[in-house]
Amino acid sequence: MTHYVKAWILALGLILTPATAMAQDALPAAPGAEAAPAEATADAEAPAAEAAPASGLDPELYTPMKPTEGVGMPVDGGLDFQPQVSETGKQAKWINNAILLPIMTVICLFVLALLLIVIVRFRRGANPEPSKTTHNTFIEIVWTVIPVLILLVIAVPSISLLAKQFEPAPEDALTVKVTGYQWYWGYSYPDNGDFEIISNMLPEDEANARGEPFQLAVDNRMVIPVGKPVKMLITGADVIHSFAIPAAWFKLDAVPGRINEKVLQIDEVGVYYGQCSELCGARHGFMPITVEVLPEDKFNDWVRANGGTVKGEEAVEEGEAEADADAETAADETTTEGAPAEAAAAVN
Ligand SMILES: [Cu+2]
Repeated sequence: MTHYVKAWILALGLILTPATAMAQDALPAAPGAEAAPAEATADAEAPAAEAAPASGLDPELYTPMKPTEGVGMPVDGGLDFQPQVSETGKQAKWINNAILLPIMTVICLFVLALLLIVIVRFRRGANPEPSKTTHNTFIEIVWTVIPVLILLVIAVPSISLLAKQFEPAPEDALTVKVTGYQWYWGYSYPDNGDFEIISNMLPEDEANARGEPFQLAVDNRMVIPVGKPVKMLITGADVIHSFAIPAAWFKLDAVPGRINEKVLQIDEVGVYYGQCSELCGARHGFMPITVEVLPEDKFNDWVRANGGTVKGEEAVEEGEAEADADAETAADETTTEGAPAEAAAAVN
């Protein structure tokens, strides 16, 4: 009897599934409307500034770079990984294409061949008296040792790649703090005056106008210098998100209450797209990531355009300030109490 009840409940559930799916579909509209005011005002301003790329930054210092078709973005009918622009990405893609895929192909064909032989040669019609063999030491050693060797061949490059991906950043690495919000990204630059970039998805018409892929393009990009290790500190403000750039073989969860760290180094100038890769709510699919990689001087210009300070220049000023503080302490012994505080302020 309970069987019938369960069956009916299950059937009812299945019938209602499309309805719940519809309800989920309807959801994005509501939070979208909530988030819209900021976007809408941006839209309203955009047409006026259409001739110049609407980055909102001083065009003398920074204009958003055009992406290269097929680079840093998915392509229609694509089967392989995206072209890799980081060292770890190149190694990872090589492991996949030169080691894993051939091994998998050979193993699959070998097992298929064994199955076919068994099906044909040892079927009941062709082999009415089945063998009673239960042990064969030689074969057992072979089918243990060969898989162990295969796993070793895979493990060596794989573990070295894993270790390389999580090597700590060098002392002088640029730090970028990435925060996942429901449903957009924030990038702050603590080494450059701690300004924060808020990055929202571009509406379709604007993405098209800028020649960028819709649902991957954003209004304000994360910008980093080319060929330099960037210490990425990644966290979530509300729920778990995940920061991912497929072309750089980079993905790390953004978890509220903790900071995950990983080095991002991209060796080619360009624009690379990614998406939030952890289901984070109704507009999870609408919080793309755009990373623009620039030569260092252009990157510095971008920092200035955002009102930030350039790392090297700041250090020079700091050095001067410290020297001043030292001079003061030397000149006036009575201010020794005040001087350390001043020096500390200068460092800060
Ligand atoms: Cu997310």
